Formats: sequence, C-alpha cells, structure tokens
Amino acid sequence: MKVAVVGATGMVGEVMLKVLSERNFPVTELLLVASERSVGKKLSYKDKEYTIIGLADAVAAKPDIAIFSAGGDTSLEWAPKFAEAGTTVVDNSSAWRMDPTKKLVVPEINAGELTKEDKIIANPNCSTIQLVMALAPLHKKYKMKRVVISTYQSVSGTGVKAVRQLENEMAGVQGEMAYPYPINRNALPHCDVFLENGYTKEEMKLAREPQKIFNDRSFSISATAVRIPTAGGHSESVNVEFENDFDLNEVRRMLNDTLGVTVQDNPDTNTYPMPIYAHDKDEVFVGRIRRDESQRNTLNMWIVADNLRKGAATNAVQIAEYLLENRLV
Ligand code: A2P
Ligand code: 11C
Repeated sequence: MKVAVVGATGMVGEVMLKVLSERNFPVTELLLVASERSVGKKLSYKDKEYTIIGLADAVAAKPDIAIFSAGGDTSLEWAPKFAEAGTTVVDNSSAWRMDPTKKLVVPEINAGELTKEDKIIANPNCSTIQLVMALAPLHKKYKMKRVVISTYQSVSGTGVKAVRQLENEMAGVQGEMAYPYPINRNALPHCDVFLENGYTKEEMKLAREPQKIFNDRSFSISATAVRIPTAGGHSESVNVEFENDFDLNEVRRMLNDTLGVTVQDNPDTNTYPMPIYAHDKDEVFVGRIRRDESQRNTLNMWIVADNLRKGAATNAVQIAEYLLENRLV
C-alpha cells in the first residue's frame, strides 16, 4: 500500500506512525505530509528517514490510502482532492462525521457498512469511540433508552499548545495559553467551542455520533464534557438506562468478551480504570460497573481509554486494515 499520513508532524500523526509500525501495516511507500511550514523537514519511520512533503505533491502521488489528522479545515479542503485522485481518505477530524454521505466508523461495530465507493471515511471523536465500544454489546442485548455522560478529558485532546500550557503551569513558567483559564489544579467544563444551545461542540459530538455509528435514533444522550489536568487518557462517567433489565455478572462477562474492551473492576483490590494505566494501550477499559439504585434498568460505569490511540490513531489504522483485508482499496 502506498500510504500518506497527513498531519504527520502533529500529536496524532506521531502516534499514527507508531501504530502503523507496531501493527506492521503493509506500507510499500510512505508519504509524510504536513503544512508548508514543515515541508523539507525530516521524520523517521521504522529507522528510515522521510522528507515531509506538501498536500499538492501528496495528491499528485496518488496514494492508495491517506490518513488525515491535520484539522477540520485541511480535511474539508483536501480530502475531496485526494478522493478525486482515487485515494481513500480516513479522516480523523470532525469535518465529515455528520455528513450523511459519509460513513462514521468504529471497526468493531460498523465496518461492515464500508464499500469500495466510500472514498472519505470519518473517524469518530475520541470520547465517542471509547463510549460506543462499551455501549455496543450492552445496547445489542438490553436496548438503550438514554445515556447521561460526564467526561474527564486530558489536555492531549486539545493538542500540543494545551500540553505545553499544563507543563508550563506545573513548572511555574509563564507561557502561551490554550485555554481561557489555568488548567493545572483546575477543571474546565468547556471542551471545544460553545454552541448556541449552551452545549459545547464536544458535548454535541457525544450526543450525535453514537446514533450514527449504531444507525439507531431510538436512544438519546446528554453530555457534559470537562477538561482536567491529566496529560493523556480520557475518562467517562456513564449512566445508561435500558429498556430491559440486566444481570450485573452478565454485563461484566459481555464487556470482557468484547474485542477491544477490558474490564477492570474489583472494589476489594481498588481495581478500576485510570488514565495512567490506559496510556499507550489500544483497549477501552471499563470498571465501577454497578446498578443505579435510583432508577429501574439503569447502569453506572466508568470508561477510560488512551484518546490518541483507540480514540484516534488506532481506530483510523484499524479502518485502513479493514479496507485492505476486504479489498476495498
Ligand atoms: P505542521 O506541523 O506543519 O503545522 P496538532 O494537532 O498536533 O497541532 O497537529 C496538526 C497537524 O496538522 C500537524 O502535522 C500540522 O503540520 C498539520 N497541519 C496543520 N495545518 C495544516 C495545513 N494547512 N496543511 C497541512 N497540514 C497542516
Ligand atoms: C478533545 N475530543 O479531547 C477532542 C479532541 O473532534 O476530533 C478531538 C477533536 C475532534 O478535546
């Protein structure tokens, strides 16, 4: 496969290269793409040096697959140009996710929808991916009615500038601010921009994307997204009301049997998912599984994953692997 990584110099791009290498993705030719600022710089992949190229040169090279993580504006402008040149784009931005002509894919759940005609495929938001990975088996069995979610999201979700803000604050150094307030020793109920309805864009991604991924509008989701001073890994407190009653042991068993999900749940040994354990792992970790004693057929759980891996790079590479295995590129 001739593969282009667009946004190769970014935080997700770096993890993308690591994941492609770890999973031994069959790369015959690699194009590393970034903004004009980075053209000519060098990056290495599997001990070989590559020179960063610009987007126009990358389109002209007609890669089989282009994995984008260079922001929504770059995707809006350039993904169609790659698609026209015959390249299949897997896009990690929010640009195409809710476009009804594009598929929004978590391979474990809905990769079966993909066809050769899908030239721009959207990767869901990081906090959505870990949520739906845990909800999928439970929805299938008990049918969800309503989900209430509160997130505890790391600064790596915002990007390099936010990681630096946290590091500077911890070191007591003045620097550029990614957030309107200090993040160290703080919690900001503010991820992404505010919308007219009073929710943030991140909260609305959590409310809308799962319905599209499950191809089901029979359930609703209400979200509060909060930024906390963790370096990497997003955590989620999730309350799910089902139509049908469930058995807690069966819930644990089903989650544990789900590919890509690991249950860490033992109050006797203080075992529960945490961002420091999820770091650099591809699984979605679920714990604190318990019945909501205030309402019928309702479950509480705590979900943690590495937002740059399963939440971004790993999911995108899995989509590329699926396309390849099923001869869709
Ligand atoms: P560059 O390093 O040249 O700015 P992050 O999300 O960590 O900020 O990374 C964003 C990634 O997207 C980087 O690789 C960045 O390249 C790339 N990028 C940003 N804007 C553009 C653009 N207009 N064209 C191509 N790549 C871009
Ligand atoms: C965050 N979820 O942690 C975001 C980062 O829509 O792809 C990814 C933004 C997106 O703030």
